[in-house]
Amino acid sequence: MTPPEDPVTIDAVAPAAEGEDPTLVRFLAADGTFAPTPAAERYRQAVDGLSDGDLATFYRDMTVIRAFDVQATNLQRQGQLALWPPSYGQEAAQVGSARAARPQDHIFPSYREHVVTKIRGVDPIDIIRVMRGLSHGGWDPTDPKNGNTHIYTLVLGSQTLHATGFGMGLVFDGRCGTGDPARDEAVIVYYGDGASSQGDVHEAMVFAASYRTPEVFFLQNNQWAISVPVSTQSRSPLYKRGEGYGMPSTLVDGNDVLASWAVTRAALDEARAGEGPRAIEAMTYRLGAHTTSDDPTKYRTSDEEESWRRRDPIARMRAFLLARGASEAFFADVDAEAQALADDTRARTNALGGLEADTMFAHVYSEAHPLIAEQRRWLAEYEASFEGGAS
Ligand SMILES: Cc1ncc(C[n+]2csc(CCOP(=O)(O)OP(=O)(O)O)c2C)c(N)n1
Ligand SMILES: [Mg+2]
Repeated sequence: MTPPEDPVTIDAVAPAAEGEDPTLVRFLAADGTFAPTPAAERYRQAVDGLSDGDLATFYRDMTVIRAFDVQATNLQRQGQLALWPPSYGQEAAQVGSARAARPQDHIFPSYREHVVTKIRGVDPIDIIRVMRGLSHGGWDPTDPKNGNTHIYTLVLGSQTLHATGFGMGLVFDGRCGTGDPARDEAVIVYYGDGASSQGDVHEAMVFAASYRTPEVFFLQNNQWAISVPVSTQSRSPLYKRGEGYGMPSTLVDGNDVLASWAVTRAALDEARAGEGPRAIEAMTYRLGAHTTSDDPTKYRTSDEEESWRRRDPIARMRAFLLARGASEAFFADVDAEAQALADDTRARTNALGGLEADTMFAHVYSEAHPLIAEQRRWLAEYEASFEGGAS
């Protein structure tokens, strides 16, 4: 896609302190100091109610998944995976929102929400199996151990339709808005700034608003849709699109895990209570490549990357915890857990084995097809040509 001659620059793309949207919710400044914005006051009580254990869990979640993400990226580089979409830099948006959901809620991820799925109980090796080409889904969303987590989708925005349809089902079945917070259910769907331009997302929002689905549209604005900057895609901040459909919409600093948690917690509570769908735009940054097939140095500057590195979500939370008196032993323990997950991921990936190439033909059509049969035959002959010592 060629950017227009004169793309409009949106303040929200790279929020500087002075040009910042006044509705932005943030508790932790980039250096980890507790400095709530005016818009954060509404959530202040909830954040004050977080225990030391909750805060430690947020930090642990973020740190452990980063180690997993780096290991998976390395495994792809070493030929063990076909592809890897890194979540590096987006940990606070994901951990805050996932920890805000209740066990009975339903999660519809895109393809980068590694820590969201882990928090819900999905075994990270199930994502590895997808990215190694061994699995056409990854996990069973109906298996109780997976915490109502639906499978990844690579078809941009399609999961918003699935989520809205699911939310409509919850409305029809009377599974939300009964007034019992322990039983009422909600849906949270994750999508990106690029996906927000997809027709599916807009259709999902129309139906969600019309049927008052118990749903939270959680947009991670990581500033890029592969090589297309968000400024090319939208002339106005993305959270305002939700408002256009009649949904209360909130802009949050997605690199602040406390803000992400508080905003999502409130939105899910309202949705569950029958007040209709909500939209959240979490302002964050993809510090890694789009996927391991992408080279971001071709389209963005190191200055830009550096400016977001200074807003790293994990460093921010670490500084906050240190100032609250967290011990070195705590950080060492988290680091050890992160290393253990990385090691375990490598060991289990190496033990996965390969895929019989022949299986790729099994999922193209539901019935036999002559073209597929022909290609299957060709592959068998080709592979046979290597047998018996051919070089
Ligand atoms: C319907 C559809 N169109 C195009 C693509 C190709 N594609 C894959 S990822 C991507 C960019 C997505 O950007 P964004 O929604 O911001 O999510 P991010 O990758 O930044 O998390 C595109 C265009 C696709 N997978 N599906
Ligand atoms: Mg994006």
